[in-house]
Amino acid sequence: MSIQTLQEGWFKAPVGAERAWIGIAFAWCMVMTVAMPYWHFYGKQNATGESYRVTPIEYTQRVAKFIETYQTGEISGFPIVEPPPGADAYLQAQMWKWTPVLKLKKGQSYRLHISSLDLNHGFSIQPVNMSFQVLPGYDHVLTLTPTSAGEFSIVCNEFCGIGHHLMTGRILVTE
Ligand SMILES: [Cu+2]
Repeated sequence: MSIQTLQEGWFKAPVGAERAWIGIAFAWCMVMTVAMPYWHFYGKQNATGESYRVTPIEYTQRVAKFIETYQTGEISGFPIVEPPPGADAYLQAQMWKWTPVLKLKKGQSYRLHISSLDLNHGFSIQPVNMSFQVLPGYDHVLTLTPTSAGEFSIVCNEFCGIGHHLMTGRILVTE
């Protein structure tokens, strides 16, 4: 029950600019309703939507095994890991670093596993500007095929504490 009873005839249909803005908003809703399913099928940046439950401890073990198997070098204290084309590649997010540095080949596909050991992070590849959520407890698998060579930065785009701005990683793509 409300405090005041509405007076008879309280509703007045919108007119002028208000009516126009409601119309614009409604039209935009209709455009998005069509565009979102369309881009799901025809866009070229779709996530695979493949994910599995995993505990942080299990995930660190898989990452450690991955590093041990394919490590080829080291940069600024981080292992450089070069998985063979088609292989599973692992990336671990935690406050406030990405492990390891991945070295991939242009034009080859990899199954990239991403997960977090502590809290929600955001996996964003720059400068291509792709963005994925990284959640503890879930192993999210992306099919990744680099289309250009070079050095790409990974930045965290979910605020994750005092060191958030320092949380950067690297993916190296060779010809
Ligand atoms: Cu983060």
